[in-house]
Amino acid sequence: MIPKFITLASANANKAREFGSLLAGIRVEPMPESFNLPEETGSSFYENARLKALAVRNQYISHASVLDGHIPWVMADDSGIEVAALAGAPGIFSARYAGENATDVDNVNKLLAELGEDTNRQARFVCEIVAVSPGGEELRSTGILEGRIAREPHGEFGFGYDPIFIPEGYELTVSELSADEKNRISHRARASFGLLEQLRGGKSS
Ligand code: ITT
Repeated sequence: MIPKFITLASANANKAREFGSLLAGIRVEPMPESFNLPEETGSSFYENARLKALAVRNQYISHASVLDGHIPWVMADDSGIEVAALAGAPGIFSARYAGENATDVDNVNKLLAELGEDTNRQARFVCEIVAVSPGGEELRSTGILEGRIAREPHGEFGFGYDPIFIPEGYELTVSELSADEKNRISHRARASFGLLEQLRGGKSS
């Protein structure tokens, strides 16, 4: 049985909406505004997702008296892009590859510059989701979208590294695909489907 609600360890309402549409049948709500997220000090996507999920769960536990002892399911995600010829960079530093206040365009330009004319363009988007049940059981789901880095940006849609990422089996960048198409194949979609499968297969409360 799958839970009716999951709290997403993120203040980002758009992200909650996106996971809400991927996790069919589950209402995904952003964490309460008064909650805080920890520093992402982990050395992998999985560690960072777990840090966020457990930090938010712990805030529910310490507010349990106010919340009638109710601890909801909590999930967190962390994602980014790994480029083979750059030894997996930018990886967990994807959002700030070109610096703390880097824009998507800055990050894309830095990646293209670092890769230069390298003929090995292999790359992948990775998403790790960690979900923690009310009783403290942890689930982990990994979603990967394999592909390659284009020579230059193409397309208008999406965000981040989408304009330079061509998924395996495609000749277009993710920015040239419709949102529906991206949502069928993305690393976040794959990690979400994996989580749903685990929830369906296991018990929930
Ligand atoms: P939080 O506030 O929840 O931490 P974020 O913007 O840091 O969200 P993620 O951790 O999901 O987002 O992703 C980190 C970076 O990886 C993101 O800023 C992009 O540069 C890149 N990225 C992740 N998913 C992507 C996608 O679907 N398309 C393009 N770039 C993506």
